[in-house]
Amino acid sequence: MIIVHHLNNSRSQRVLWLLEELELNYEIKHYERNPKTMLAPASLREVHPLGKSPVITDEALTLAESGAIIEYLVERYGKGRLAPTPGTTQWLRYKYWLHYAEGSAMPLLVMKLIFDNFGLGDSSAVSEFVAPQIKLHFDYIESELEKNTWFVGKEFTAADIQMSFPVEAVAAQVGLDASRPRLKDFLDRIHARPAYQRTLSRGGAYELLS
Ligand SMILES: N[C@@H](CCC(=O)N[C@@H](CS)C(=O)NCC(=O)O)C(=O)O
Repeated sequence: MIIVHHLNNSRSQRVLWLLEELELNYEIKHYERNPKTMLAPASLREVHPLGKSPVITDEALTLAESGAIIEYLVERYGKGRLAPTPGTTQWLRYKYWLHYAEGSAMPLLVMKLIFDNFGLGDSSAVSEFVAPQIKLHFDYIESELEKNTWFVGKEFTAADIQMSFPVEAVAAQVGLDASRPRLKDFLDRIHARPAYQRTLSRGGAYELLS
């Protein structure tokens, strides 16, 4: 049985959503963030030494990192769903977005969150580096969504699930103004998906913190 170690308001939301899209059986073990520090409880370190969410267990396997978990679930249980055919150009785009979400987009948003939360939101580090980089990246993402319905192409894939977190995070932290119609539309379309709605009723409310 797949068990998702789910921290509230976190990246593990994407794993629950993927499992709902694939209509797989799974269990959720809930963990609550410390309301002051926002850190995960120490009990999550009993599952994986870093104590970060998401982590899944599947029989003897324990796997962390949302991108690795998504690839594992799609390859092991997807039966060809939610991913392009391996070896194709579309598949390379799929891999690209799966890595880009946590490798390039999220570090900038985490930097902003940390600077803001430590009262350094007005620092030159933010105005001269973090904010312009966030603009550069989300201008790019906006332009990519002008070319395609979904991140990879015409079909919804697990890369859209992986990319949903940076898009939700930028909406919460920076806001989506009139220059971001495609990002807004992307969020509206994913929120309307029945599997996304089922994730909310099973996993609990989901609110990214700004
Ligand atoms: N790159 C990792 C990031 C994991 C991560 O930082 N998760 C956050 C939740 S969104 C977390 O566990 N925070 C609580 C903590 O650090 O104690 C992934 O994609 O899985």
